[in-house]
Amino acid sequence: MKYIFRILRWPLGQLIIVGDWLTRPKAPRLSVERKHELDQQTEKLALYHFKQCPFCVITRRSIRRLGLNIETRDARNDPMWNAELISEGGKYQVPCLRIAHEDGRVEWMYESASIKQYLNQRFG
Ligand SMILES: N[C@@H](CCC(=O)N[C@@H](CS)C(=O)NCC(=O)O)C(=O)O
Repeated sequence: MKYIFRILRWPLGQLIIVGDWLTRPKAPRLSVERKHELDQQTEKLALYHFKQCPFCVITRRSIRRLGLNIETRDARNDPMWNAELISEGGKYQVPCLRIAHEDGRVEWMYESASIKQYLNQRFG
């Protein structure tokens, strides 16, 4: 069973990426001022993700729907982001949103539902 899942993982992942691309939500039209304001706020955020992870797709779609520009860090293929997620975030699970607060505190938010709720509350 484990081997079947491993074999199917890649084509399923590709299907997820293509499906997402074909149905991705429209980014909202924002004024230059609003875009600039949002860019300043989202500079402090970074999303650790895998390209083919369905929970990451959900999170990236929320980001797009809100018209946000959040840096994405591939925690599967980039050893630097992988190591940082585990050592600073505490576990190897994506999606994870790194939030650098004004007071210097860094928060690592796991769980796609929590990230989505946080983004909607803050930027929606
Ligand atoms: N309940 C979590 C599930 C996240 C999850 O299962 N992520 C998988 C990737 S799809 C993961 O991080 N797996 C770690 C691994 O592959 O070792 C959420 O909604 O964010």
